[in-house]
Amino acid sequence: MTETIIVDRKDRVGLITLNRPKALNALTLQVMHEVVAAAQEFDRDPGIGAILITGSAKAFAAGADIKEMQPQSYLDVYLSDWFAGWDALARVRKPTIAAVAGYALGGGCELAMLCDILLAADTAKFGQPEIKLGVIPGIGGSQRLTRAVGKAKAMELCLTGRMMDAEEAERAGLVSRVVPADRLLDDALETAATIASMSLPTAMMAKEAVNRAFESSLAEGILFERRLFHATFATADQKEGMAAFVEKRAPHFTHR
Ligand code: CO8
Repeated sequence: MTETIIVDRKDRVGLITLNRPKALNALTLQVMHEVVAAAQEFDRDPGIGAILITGSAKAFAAGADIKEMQPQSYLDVYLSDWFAGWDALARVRKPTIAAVAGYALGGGCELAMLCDILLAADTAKFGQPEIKLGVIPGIGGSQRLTRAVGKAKAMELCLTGRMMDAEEAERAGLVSRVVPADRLLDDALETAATIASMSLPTAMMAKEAVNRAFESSLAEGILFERRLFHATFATADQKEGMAAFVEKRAPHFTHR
């Protein structure tokens, strides 16, 4: 039983909805534990092919919970490795999508960036305003935002705390697509369902290959990609996908 999130499934899509409306979905440790546990359970579930994380119309998440952090000492956060638990979300092997409407600030922006694809409603606002509280991003924001939008914009956002709207976020490369707010969930579910309809092992390999681009030299990454490409030939789904093309029919993937 979860208290801070709603967990649902739509066919092969696992849906996690942040649900602390009174606090604009601020991320407490409990939220972290519940989101990570739900995502890991979907990751283990052979009936799930993609995981979608979303919030409310007003806020995806307005950051780490400031009221929970306020009384913590240096030793409290250091010894408990405060927020390190979020790293487990980046280790989920199935494709993850963040569908963002409203505020995605601080830890909220970082949670969205932990996902593989970021879809935004035209109401979305992104920012790393930690500096206004006398802290800096702590769930990877300074690293992932910089890789997504480049140094100049990441520096400006982290140093001034200003928000960027959905259009700017798309231009800057943070967001894959902006959709009208009333279409966000449907579009995100459709995207997730499309991914979940592909061969699961192949989708996982595609995710691994793209992620490798952030962790290796170009030559290493290309070799990694080629070896995974070769590995797809060991799957039944590669045989089925190519046969279906040649036979001019839709493929029927068995995720094997
Ligand atoms: N934490 C806790 N409560 C919050 C948060 C938050 N991040 N954001 C909003 N709330 C609460 C408000 O306190 C308010 O509660 P109450 O009704 O009890 O007063 C309720 O949500 C509604 O918020 P507002 O009344 O402020 O709503 P507005 O529409 O006026 O404003 C804003 C919306 C602009 C989003 C505003 O709420 C705001 O600025 N929020 C804080 C944004 C922020 O600074 N986020 C960054 C947090 S720090 C962070 O994420 C660091 C991560 C790394 C930490 C690593 C540690 C090791």
